Amino acid sequence: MMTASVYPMLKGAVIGCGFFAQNHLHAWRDIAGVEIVALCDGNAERLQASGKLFGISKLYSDASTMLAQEALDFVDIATTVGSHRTLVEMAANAGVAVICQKPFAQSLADAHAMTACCAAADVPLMVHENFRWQTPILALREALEQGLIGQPFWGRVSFRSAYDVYSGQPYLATDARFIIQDLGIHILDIARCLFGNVAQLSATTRRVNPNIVGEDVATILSTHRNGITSVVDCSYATMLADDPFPQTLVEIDGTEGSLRLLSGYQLQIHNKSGSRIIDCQPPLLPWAERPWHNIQGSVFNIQQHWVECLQEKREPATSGRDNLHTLALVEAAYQSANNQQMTVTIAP
Ligand code: NAD
Ligand code: 89V
Repeated sequence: MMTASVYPMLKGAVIGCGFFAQNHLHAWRDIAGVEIVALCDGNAERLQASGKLFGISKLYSDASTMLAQEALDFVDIATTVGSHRTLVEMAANAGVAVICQKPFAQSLADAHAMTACCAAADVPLMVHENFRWQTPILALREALEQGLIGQPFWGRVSFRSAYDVYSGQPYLATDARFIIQDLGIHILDIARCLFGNVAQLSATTRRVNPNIVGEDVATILSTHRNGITSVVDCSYATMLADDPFPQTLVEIDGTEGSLRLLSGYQLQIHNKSGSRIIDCQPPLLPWAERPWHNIQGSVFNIQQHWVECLQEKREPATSGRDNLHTLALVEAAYQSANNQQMTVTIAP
């Protein structure tokens, strides 16, 4: 027998109806307790197409008009980074809770201002940092929490591919900052989620693809506050026999064993009890398509988490406050790479 939810239906709006917002919209449609009642995009064609596909009739070209006319519990900002500060502060000043896509802000100073604005308005804020919500990353975290390899002391979080990301996201080829700001930000967040906050780091970058503006290869060496050493390495210039895009591969060494997240979503656990492989295939949601299904599943997971947090008045795992730590690593990595790999100390 179905039981009615004790929580009132949450009413949300999505701002930005581009490439990635389609995943947000599919996930919202499948999550109980929430309804997307309005959409906003300055691009009329995209706005109309998303409204039609998802059966949403309240369509706005301007976010301030939408906020004035709709009674919303939250907005989900899925625009590119240049508009984030304006839109986050606009929603906060209207007293509406905010989800904001990554990269949260163009600078750490902006990010601090945005979190302060939401705190002053007393509105919840979550950065849509979804990679740590991927099925295999959740499994890794559980294995660590269960103490299956004792105390971790070293880790590598790696994303190497030659997948053409530029056709879906053309701005990635023209932005001055590319792989650390766009992808490394996810991989650094996974490293934080697995190994804790970072005390210091150093980084190298290079551009291999001559047809793009920013860097497409980055290697970041971090010392975490608890003494764990990690390497985060990302590349969109790595041609492999079996391109694992968009899988993040992970190696963790601990005092009593090791974990290896291998290609094909296979998690190898080795300790004194022996070796075993756990299949961590993400679900193939009805609207998802390979090879993106792992990311699409994580979109569903993080958005469901947001609904639970709003209902239970909890701070989301990737709150604005939390994400300041990830953004600080992005800034530090560029600072190091631009200054002969200098070691950068991260403020607590
Ligand atoms: P996009 O350019 O395809 O879509 C952005 C849309 O926002 C456009 O349709 C644009 O017209 C609209 N827009 C911009 N400013 C606006 C404003 N002020 N008001 C209303 N609409 C506005 O971009 P995208 O590729 O979908 O990326 C969006 C964000 O999602 C980026 O920050 C990107 O980094 C992020 N992203 C995240 C993931 C992930 O896995 N988390 C994957 C891809 C993209
Ligand atoms: O997160 C992103 O914006 C994407 C992708 C997942 C492909 O890295 O660029």
